[in-house]
Amino acid sequence: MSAQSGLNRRGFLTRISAAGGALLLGGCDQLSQSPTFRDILGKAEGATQRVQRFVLSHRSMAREFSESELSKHFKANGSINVEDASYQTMVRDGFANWRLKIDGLVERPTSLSLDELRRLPSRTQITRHDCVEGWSAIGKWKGAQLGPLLQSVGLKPNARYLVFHCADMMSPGAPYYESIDLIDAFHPQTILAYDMNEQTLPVPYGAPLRLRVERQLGYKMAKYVMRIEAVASFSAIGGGNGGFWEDRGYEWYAGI
Ligand SMILES: Nc1nc2c(c(=O)[nH]1)N[C@H]1C(S)=C(S)[C@@H](COP(=O)(O)O)O[C@H]1N2
Ligand SMILES: [Mo]
Repeated sequence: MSAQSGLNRRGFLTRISAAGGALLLGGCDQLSQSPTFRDILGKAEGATQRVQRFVLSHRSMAREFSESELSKHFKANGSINVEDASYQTMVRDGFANWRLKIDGLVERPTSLSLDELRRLPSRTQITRHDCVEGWSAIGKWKGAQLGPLLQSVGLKPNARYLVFHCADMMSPGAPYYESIDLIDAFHPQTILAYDMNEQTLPVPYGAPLRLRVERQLGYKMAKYVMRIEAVASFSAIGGGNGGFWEDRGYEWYAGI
């Protein structure tokens, strides 16, 4: 977390905490009926996150920009290619044989080709990517909205998180992975992006498919996504903290 965003977040949270706390105690009938909301309240995450989640939940959208604000250069960061031979074969074939797996706590485990993903309800958005290292870039993304896709596979009642398994190994035996909760999963700006700046997603940016979860920091935006697994808990995956960088000390909740 950069000092800057940490301070902003803390300042904001201080300002809203009194109101948010009262709202949480007073309860909001409709929200407290919602299974997702009850899960959040039941989780052993910090009160700060619960307040921020409550106040910023559901409808709050990440800022969107105009075409004229697109960054001339968008830094490619972290893995910018995938070494293994099967990925390189898929690159050569234009990912014709690539399929995204969706499994875990879902009613209808499935796999989808890129053509199938492109036929799903999509969203195009121009957003700012903020990396924890302190740089930002504005890009245009098009992809399948995750919410409708999850509705079609059907989440089991005990599903609480989605884990994104990526093709790239950061070090031997440590594949990149990330996880988000169901509020972010069903947020309208959360997409599985296959186009960037009106081109097929290039390899350095996560081809053929990467997550855009616009209210979170860059490291949540898993590139080279191969499989989405719905889970009740991520404690048995990787180092147990919900993501490759989380296992190395980053916060799981990287809201901006
Ligand atoms: N699979 C995978 N996803 C990843 C990473 C990575 O190394 N591997 N790096 C993360 C980080 S720290 C950032 S800032 C963004 C970089 O996305 P970009 O290359 O499109 O800038 O991807 C994120 N997702
Ligand atoms: Mo990052």
